Amino acid sequence: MRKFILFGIFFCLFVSQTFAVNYALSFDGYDDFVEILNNNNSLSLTAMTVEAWVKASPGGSVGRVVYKNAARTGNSDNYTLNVGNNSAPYFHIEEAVGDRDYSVTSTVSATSTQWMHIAGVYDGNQMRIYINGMLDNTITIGSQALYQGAENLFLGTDRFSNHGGYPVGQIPRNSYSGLIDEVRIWNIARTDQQIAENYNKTISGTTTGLVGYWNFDEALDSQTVLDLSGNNNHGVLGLSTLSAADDPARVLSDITIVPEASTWVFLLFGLYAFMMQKRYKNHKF
Ligand SMILES: [Ca+2]
Ligand SMILES: [Ca+2]
Ligand SMILES: [Ca+2]
Ligand SMILES: [Ca+2]
Repeated sequence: MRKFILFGIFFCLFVSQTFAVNYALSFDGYDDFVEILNNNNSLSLTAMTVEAWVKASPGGSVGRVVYKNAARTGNSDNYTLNVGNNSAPYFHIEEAVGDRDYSVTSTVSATSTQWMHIAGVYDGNQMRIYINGMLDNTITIGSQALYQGAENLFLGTDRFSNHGGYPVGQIPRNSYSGLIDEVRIWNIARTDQQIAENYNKTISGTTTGLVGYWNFDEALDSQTVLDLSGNNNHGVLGLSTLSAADDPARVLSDITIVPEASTWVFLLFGLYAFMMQKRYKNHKF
């Protein structure tokens, strides 16, 4: 009987890990966005890694995948991850004393037909951009004091800034068009090896340096996105938790992502328990 209960536990784990529904968010490039709480200012960063999977529709302007401003007005950007107007992803940060912008741009373009993983890193000296886990471009800018502040984080928009000369809160021209999944923000510069090894795996929310992690795998009709990092940086679709035109749509995701190593141990153990149960199914425990 004990074996049977044990089998049941691991089989449930096996099933839940294997068949959990994977969703992404789909942004219309017009007014869809997500606002994410900057709880305890944990998303205001001096060094960072910003990652996301994107499937970007071609657009005529910059699409904000991840946008962190220091304050609700102005364009005092801390960091932004973008798909540019030539569909080239770029990572951007902004220095606070002289209001100087720094960007590192990918040599390849995002497309609407294929998922792409983008990671932007600033380590206090270099900015780097990675495509599908591989280093794509680097610039050296030295040590810069970046804009810091309590403003929330946004996905899909910079509408609560004055970029493009738009009044705060109006629909700007920098809305992202396409799909986003598996957004991760770190308060450390992840290494080449760490990015290569983890970009296509799920990751434990307690991994060192992880300050925000959203996989959008909540219920299909959920108005919230949960932060899996333990920092309570949860988000809301659109302006409110009401269902409205500014909500990105939750859609099935087909990104190629596999459970990280520790999860595989659970899965294999579950499979083992399943096979043992089959073998002994005619025996009484
Ligand atoms: Ca500025
Ligand atoms: Ca997902
Ligand atoms: Ca809403
Ligand atoms: Ca819309």
